Amino acid sequence: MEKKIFVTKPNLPNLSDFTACLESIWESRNLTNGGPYHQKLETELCRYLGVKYISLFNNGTIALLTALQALNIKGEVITTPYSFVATAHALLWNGIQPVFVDIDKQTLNIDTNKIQAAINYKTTAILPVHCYGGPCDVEKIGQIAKENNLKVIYDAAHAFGVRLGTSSILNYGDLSVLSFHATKVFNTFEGGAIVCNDESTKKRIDQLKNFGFVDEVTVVEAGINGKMSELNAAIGLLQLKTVDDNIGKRKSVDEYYRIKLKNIKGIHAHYENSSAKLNYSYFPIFVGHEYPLTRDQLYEKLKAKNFFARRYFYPLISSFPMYSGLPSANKRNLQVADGVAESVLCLPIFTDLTKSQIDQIVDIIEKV
Ligand code: T4K
Repeated sequence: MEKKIFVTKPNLPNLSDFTACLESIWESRNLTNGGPYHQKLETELCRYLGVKYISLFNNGTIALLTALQALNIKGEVITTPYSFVATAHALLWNGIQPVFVDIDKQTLNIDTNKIQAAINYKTTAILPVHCYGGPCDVEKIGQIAKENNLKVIYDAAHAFGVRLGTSSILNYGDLSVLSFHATKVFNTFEGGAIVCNDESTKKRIDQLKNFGFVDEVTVVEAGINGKMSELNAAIGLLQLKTVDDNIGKRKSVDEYYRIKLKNIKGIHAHYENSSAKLNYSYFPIFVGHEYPLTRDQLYEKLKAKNFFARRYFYPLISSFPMYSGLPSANKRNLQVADGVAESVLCLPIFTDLTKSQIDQIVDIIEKV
């Protein structure tokens, strides 16, 4: 049986380097609650990402929940239906109603021309997603938010290391939320973070992720347990050493796919934002009508040959039962997102995906 190739393959540090960290953790018995690895990873990430403050979390979803709490978001929040379901779930768990706005057909991020019409007196914030790590139109979103007195929290789960010009994409909006899940470009097995711009917000976030404690005996609000353990933080520190190399290799995979797929009728690669430094976290293609198979037939065909592509993000979040009854979930309102979700297929992309494996994948796509 041939080896299975999945949509991604997590990067791992040298086991011996991690064993050395384990030995020091065993020695110190400092397992969690802001230990030395946690502190060091926050400092190193601020430096690497080019951001002012970062609070580590046990995963991106809890970080999203906490970000909404930190800014006291209520009522309605404008967001995209074309994302992983955690984006909208974070709103629902906070008793907030998501309002879905269609996406732009090129960037696949929220269509900024459609945001204004979705704002009403209940709207308190915008929760856009930098889908596949491609930056949202952050200037326009900032302007709309300012004019309407709204907060902006970016779901930047895919956007580790992404830069617009010289600035990190994470510096836009009020807060940005990262995921360090195993499937991400930078992983701590499970993990996440909130990026913010000022010390008092960081303090509030750190309080919220630690049950609302301000000192040993004082709890000032209903916080949660969002803390990252020392094991995860130690992994993160080791991963940081190779993340540039990882992104560079992914870039080569991306380039090779683009060359190989260029002339296949009905197959389109995602556009490349040339003004951004990307992280190549996903390689989505879109299966058009001119292609002889449907997207799902192609997905099955690849699977039969042991290549496990994924339909990120199908179905749309708005079509799940907890959202489908919302007025904004109406398909007529989300035609671009609907079309994209029906045609997308994320092909395998990871550091050591070989040219020969890409050749095999493209061969399966080409020979129909
Ligand atoms: N916002 C956005 C926009 C997100 O994309 C996500 C997460 C979040 C928020 C929430 O962040 P977290 O709370 O997760 O930190 C995966 C991930 O579980 C999820 O983190 C990610 N987005 C989403 C896009 O994808 P699944 O259910 O597709 O993952 P799974 O387990 O099927 O993994 C995909 C493939 O990766 C597997 O077929 C094999 C490979 N794999 C996976 C894991 C977990 C490995 O080789 N090793 C592994 O340990 O959701």
